[in-house]
Amino acid sequence: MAPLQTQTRAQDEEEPKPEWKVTGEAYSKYAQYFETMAKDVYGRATGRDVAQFLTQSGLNKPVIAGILELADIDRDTMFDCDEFAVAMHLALIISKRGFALPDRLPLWLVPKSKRHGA
Ligand SMILES: [Ca+2]
Repeated sequence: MAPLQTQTRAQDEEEPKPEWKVTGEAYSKYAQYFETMAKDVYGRATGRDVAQFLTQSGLNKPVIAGILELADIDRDTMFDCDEFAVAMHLALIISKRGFALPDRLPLWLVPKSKRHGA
């Protein structure tokens, strides 16, 4: 495929970072659910509570465990609102849209707050 003229120097430039796709109405809804959950002093929910919440999606336990592993981006076993939104979004697109559980979190699912130098 011939490169477009405007892209001839693309190799010398940074790859554009995809925007976080969990925004707007969807994020507001996830944030509302998150509000209803028990939280620690840092405003984070436990993985156990998030797993409990995700069982409502009808997904089986191994898939939920996989979702939690991906969504707990800083791997502290706790979920802040952004991580919870990622978990909810993954559960939704897997259960409703046939999205396959990925091996690693695609960049469009990584919240801006978690992109440490990524
Ligand atoms: Ca976390």
